Amino acid sequence: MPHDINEQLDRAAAILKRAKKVAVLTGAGISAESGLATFRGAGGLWEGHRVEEVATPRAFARDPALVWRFYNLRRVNLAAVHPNPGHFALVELEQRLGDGAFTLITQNVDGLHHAAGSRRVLEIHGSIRRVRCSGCDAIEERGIEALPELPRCGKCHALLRPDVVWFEEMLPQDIWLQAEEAAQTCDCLLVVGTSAVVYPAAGLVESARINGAQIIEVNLTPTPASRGADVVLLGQAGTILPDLMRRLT
Ligand code: BJW
Repeated sequence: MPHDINEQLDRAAAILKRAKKVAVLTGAGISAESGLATFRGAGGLWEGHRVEEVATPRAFARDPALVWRFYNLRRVNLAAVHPNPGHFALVELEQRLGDGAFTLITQNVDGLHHAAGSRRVLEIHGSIRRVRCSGCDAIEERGIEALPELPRCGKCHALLRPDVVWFEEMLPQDIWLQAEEAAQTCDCLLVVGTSAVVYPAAGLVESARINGAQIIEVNLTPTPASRGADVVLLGQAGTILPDLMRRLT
């Protein structure tokens, strides 16, 4: 089927205009135009690393210094990174809909939605700007300050770890329950810049769909989420999302 982007954008705008409650699910693709690497594919973050080496609890137990080098580099890089027009378009969408009608569920740990000004943000995979004690579970906001290679908890002296969700770990339950609720009760789920292969996040798309939501996807390429989507907008989030917002006025 030919992909007439203007026609698809109009269809997506019509869906969004009708929706009383909107949820958004974002992934690494929305931050790509801010200069952050995505995870999968050529040039992705996992390239040069095996996932099991840096993003599992076992990896941290085996070689915490390697894991911290990987995360410290990403933390330091954030100093030069700013939200892009895709992030700002979602701030505009939240402002249009108002409190109680908008939830932004993000798999990203970069904090760029908050930096852009989004308010109702659920960070289901945690935040690279926080650390968590592997001993006493205390969580601390550390921004993007440089941390020692093996940072330790000021209270119990156990190793600190990034407060992110690694493979085989449970998502933070309170945040996850809110994300599920938002997906199950929205009229429209906007899925932006995610390969939709990592669960349980990817399952939110199906969950929204079977509860009657219309699905709009924005991505450079089709994903497993495209099959059940009502509209697939192929292109850069930083261009597509502002264009979509202009069509809502
Ligand atoms: C653009 C763009 C532009 C680019 N504009 N678009 C077998 C089957 C099913 C499930 C499992 C299974 N085996 C294991 C599991 C469970 C596992 C899982 O899902 N694995 C699959 C990969 C197979 N999940 C888990 O383990 C989760 N926990 C869990 O299930 O607990 C229960 C359990 C307990 C015990 C044992 C087993 C299960 C936890 C998942 C945690 C994911 N963590 C990470 C790392 C976070 C920290 C960090 O940042 O380092 O989260 S992995 C990584 O992937 C990160 C991301 O949030 C996540 C999703 O990636 P995302 O955002 O989609 O990025 P990409 O790179 O994949 O895609 C980017 C997209 O953008 C692409 O599509 C581009 O085209 C697009 N794009 N530029 C628009 N400008």
